[in-house]
Amino acid sequence: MWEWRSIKPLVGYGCGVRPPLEQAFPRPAVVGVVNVTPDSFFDGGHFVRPEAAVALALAYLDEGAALVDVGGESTRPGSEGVSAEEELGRIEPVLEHLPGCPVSVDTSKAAVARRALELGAVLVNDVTALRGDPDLAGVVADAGAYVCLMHMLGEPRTMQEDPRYDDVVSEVKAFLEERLAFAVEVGIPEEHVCLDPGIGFGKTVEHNVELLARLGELAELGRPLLIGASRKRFLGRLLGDPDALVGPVSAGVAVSVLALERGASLFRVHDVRPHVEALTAARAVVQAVGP
Ligand code: HH2
Repeated sequence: MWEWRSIKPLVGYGCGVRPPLEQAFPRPAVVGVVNVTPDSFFDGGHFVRPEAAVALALAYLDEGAALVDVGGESTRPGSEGVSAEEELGRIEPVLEHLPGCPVSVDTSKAAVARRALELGAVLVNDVTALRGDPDLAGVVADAGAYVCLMHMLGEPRTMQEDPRYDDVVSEVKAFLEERLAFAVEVGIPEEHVCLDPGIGFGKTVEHNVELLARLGELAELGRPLLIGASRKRFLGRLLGDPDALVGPVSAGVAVSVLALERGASLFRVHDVRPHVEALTAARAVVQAVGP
């Protein structure tokens, strides 16, 4: 559960070539969400004060998170986005107080990522999969950082307005394959990349469920998969509330466990302890029947 302590020297900024992502963060790796925002869909406003965000990050690591994902911009459906200055102003004081901790930065902006990597972040979590800022790929490549490439249909402001696919799984798979090839082409080693189907990003409840059910097809891309289903509204809607804006922790844990069985490696969550406990037990069962 505490593997991150032993790999810490390998993943620190400027420490030379990093090992493959799957070695640095063996599955299942729980990624704790730290939203330093006033408006995130689940915890907006709770961790805007740097002290509160730092305390949350340290608590997550204590509970067994392999990584904490610090973000200063909400990507909830309907959100407008913030400037790089504002985003950096939110997360910089947090990152400054997490030296030596395994941190990822949830940003699509090169300037924000550059500073976060200087402050010790090891992974850039980009919900635009390197399409949002033309300079971001170079920043990741130059720093030798890890990157998460996520699928999103459209942009946060409009993405939930009637999303349509012919076959959501094959379209998301083709997108991730193309984005992975792009990343490699611009100098990011393939083994530094993880992929994410982007649960809730331009998807109906049915799209999310189908992606999770057929996750094995995305695992065929050969890179670790990150799943961010935690607390999302589709979980509440699956439970029968058509107006739910969030889902319960138990439903998120269930989805994570099934995703682990279908090949997911990293789990971006707001409730670290229950996920660590459930995924540790689930891993034991999965491993008992072979790799
Ligand atoms: N989901 C959110 C934000 N970033 N990154 C990845 N890779 N995958 C996800 O599913 C994902 C993500 C949305 O969750 P949250 O950060 O809690 O909310 P908000 O965007 O409103 O801050």
